[in-house]
Amino acid sequence: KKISVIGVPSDYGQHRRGVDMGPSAIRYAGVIERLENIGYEVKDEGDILVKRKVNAQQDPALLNLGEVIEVSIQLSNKIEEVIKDERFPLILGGDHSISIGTFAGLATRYKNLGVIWYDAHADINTPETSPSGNIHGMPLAISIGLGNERLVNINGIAPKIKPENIIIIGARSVDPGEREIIKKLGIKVYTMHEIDRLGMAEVIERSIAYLKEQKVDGVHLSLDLDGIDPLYTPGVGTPVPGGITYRESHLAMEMLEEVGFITSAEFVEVNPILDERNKTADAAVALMGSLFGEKLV
Ligand code: DIR
Ligand code: MN
Ligand code: MN
Ligand code: MN
Repeated sequence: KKISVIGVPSDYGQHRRGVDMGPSAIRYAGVIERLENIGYEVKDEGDILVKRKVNAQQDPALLNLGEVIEVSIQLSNKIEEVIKDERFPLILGGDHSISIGTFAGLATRYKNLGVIWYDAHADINTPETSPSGNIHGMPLAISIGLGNERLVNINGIAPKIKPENIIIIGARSVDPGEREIIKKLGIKVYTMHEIDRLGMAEVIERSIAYLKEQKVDGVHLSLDLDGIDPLYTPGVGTPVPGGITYRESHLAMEMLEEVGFITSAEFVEVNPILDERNKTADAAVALMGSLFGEKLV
């Protein structure tokens, strides 16, 4: 398998500066070498060009909308190119708003894509339900066609994902409007309660079985480092205590690798300014090792 690593140094989806340095921190943590050592042919595609902001006018319900659109279009085009080349897209964030571009690019190939959303949050707000106006809290809503029209229609394909093909794992901070959307559409969520109760192995087994039943034609893993407990990944903008452990996360990656159906992945919200000695980027790269089949013996 061939992997293309794409950096997206954008912090426009939220208000904590520094997450734009995530791709650098993850590269510094050795992502390219780590994957090469497993035996992959790895191409570093470099970073998407993210322009520094010029305008001051803001819609408080959709902060930095123009910038997010620009980044999304570029990322979408890059991903389209990478998958045409039969390479595995591995995207390094940047905040979670970059998923808007990721979904747009993936939609050019996958018509029934499954999504595993590993996150403390549900990221399924619309401008109406969002308490913050931060677009990183909206990408799942946009993927299913809810929210700002310009974001929903990037690439001309909308909606990009079916609600029944989404599984959220690790949720422990969900806004009231998000809860309503989740209930109304019947989106599958494994909160920390289910992870504690069933154990991560069972959660992943059920997730795999569920997506197979949906007959998905690919599965995208979107891993927000804040899904993991801030004890292990402190370098994130919106840490929530009581999260998934480091070991559980490795187990999840290993089990996903065993069935071999992940077709694209992104690791987001690594913020080196808030981190401790690059601990969060190191964790991200270690998890990528497990996701791509690193073996000790
Ligand atoms: C909150 C926080 N639900 C919002 N979202 C975050 O602003 O929409 N997502 N932090 O990762
Ligand atoms: Mn997120
Ligand atoms: Mn999150
Ligand atoms: Mn292990």
